[in-house]
Amino acid sequence: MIEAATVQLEKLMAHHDANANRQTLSLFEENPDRFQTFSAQCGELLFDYSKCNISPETLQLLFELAEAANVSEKRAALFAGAAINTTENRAVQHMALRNMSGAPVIIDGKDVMPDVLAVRQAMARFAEAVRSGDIAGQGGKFTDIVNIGIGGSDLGPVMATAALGPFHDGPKTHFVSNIDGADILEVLKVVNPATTLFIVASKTFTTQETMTNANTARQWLVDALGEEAVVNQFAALSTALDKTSAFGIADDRAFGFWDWVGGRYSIWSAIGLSLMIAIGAKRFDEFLGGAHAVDQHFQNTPDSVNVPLLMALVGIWHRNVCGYDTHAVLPYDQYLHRFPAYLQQLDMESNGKRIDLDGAKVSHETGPIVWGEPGTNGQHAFYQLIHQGTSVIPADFLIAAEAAEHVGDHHEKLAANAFAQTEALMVGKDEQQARSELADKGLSEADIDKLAPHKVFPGNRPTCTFLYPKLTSFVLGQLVALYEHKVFVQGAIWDINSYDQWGVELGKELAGELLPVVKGEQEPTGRNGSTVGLVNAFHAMRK
Ligand code: G6Q
Repeated sequence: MIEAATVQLEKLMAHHDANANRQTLSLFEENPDRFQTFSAQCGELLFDYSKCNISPETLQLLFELAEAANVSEKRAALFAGAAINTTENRAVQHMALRNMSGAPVIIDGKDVMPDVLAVRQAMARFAEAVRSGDIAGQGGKFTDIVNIGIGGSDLGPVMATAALGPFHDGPKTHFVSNIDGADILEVLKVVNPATTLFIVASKTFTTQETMTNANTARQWLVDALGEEAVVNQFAALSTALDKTSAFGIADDRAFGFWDWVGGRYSIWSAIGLSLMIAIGAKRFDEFLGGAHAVDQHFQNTPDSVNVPLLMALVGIWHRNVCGYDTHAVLPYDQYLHRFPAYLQQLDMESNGKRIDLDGAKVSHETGPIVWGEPGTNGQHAFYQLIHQGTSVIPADFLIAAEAAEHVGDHHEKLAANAFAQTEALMVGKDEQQARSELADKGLSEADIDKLAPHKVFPGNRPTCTFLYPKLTSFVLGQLVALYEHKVFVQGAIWDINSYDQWGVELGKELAGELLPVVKGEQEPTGRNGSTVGLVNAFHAMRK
């Protein structure tokens, strides 16, 4: 963190210490308009952070932190296509992929929009032809699409296809990612080779998991239909178009993107093809449109109502000032059941860093542990800890005003649960109330003494709520882009590179070294005792 920002963070810490006993509920008593003041809109989407323990003074200090950390200048550099991914010397311009404004986007002196639009149009032509049956397999119209990819080439399409389930009118989609053969095996059991399209999604086209799964799928298809099926029933999404053609994929079925699109930011690119086939090109455009609206909001909206900026600052307050380690994402929207997993990669791979832009070790915490599950399921599992555990867990609640699909009064019950949880977490229940409730039930004084401590809820536990009209393609695009820009702002304040991921390399290297050892082709010599012991036990158990 740069010096000026560190000074500002210290001011925030002093402010926190001076208000250590502040109750969020009392902030509502001080300001009857708190909900209006501590919420903001991005289009129709409402972001409410009034249930966080943030006063006007706290907020002012947080805005000053953003200013001290040069967030506006860094945002301008991001959108200008500067090479802000400094360890890989790359621009970060996934926003160009959803640029619906007609304005040019310059990277390295070149307008990238003609290429972006050409790929998007080619994808749309292909997707619509697959949907209509004009492009078909040996057995006729494609009934199933199998996307083979991992990490950024999997989580986005999986999450978004699930999220937009009610609009899914294309072929059935399946996603294979894990190197564990069980993943592809289970899919190959249920699809018909003659009517299945395989999409190999890999930016580099070298990833072990994806290439292993792609080769297994290729062999399975060739065994069933012969070599000629490959050209008809495989497509590829990659920046390495030389490698896709070497695999046998026809050039007009290989959709490209560029090194300025990070893997975990690539759902907007050709990597979105399986989603486009599922929901159609028009809805895919709406998805891009929602994200583009957020890009504009992020650049043009004043700080006080700038949703991604507010999300980031609230997160900084919790992580750096209050010292909370984790951040829960709790969608009260079953269609968003993979959204927490998606955000785990977006946030933790981007901001799970301990070295700053100058190569020095950071002097403060960076990205929190992100986790979550949909409500109401989580209520019957881990919410106990959120309400009464020793850790305070800031949480985002997400809920639509209207269900994507209506079933009786399910949605009203779902919403009541979401609002009830955030209220319970903030308001809590003190000992006096717990005692009087037990007394009303006729318990003896001795039993009340015994039970009351367990019935106390400390309250004052922070939550933010996202309320949106309905989970459409546009709204999903908004939600994803809001979190992307939140991650950007936090990385900017922490002065880290949110766009590289060196931390995933070491394990990959060692897996490469260990493969011949695991296969029994090499002795496990020269390694630590635990690994040697495990490999030997592995071999012994397989005999
Ligand atoms: C994302 C990461 C990583 C990547 C996968 C797949 O930001 O870089 O999750 O997406 O490792 O890589 P390929 O697309 O190159 O196969």
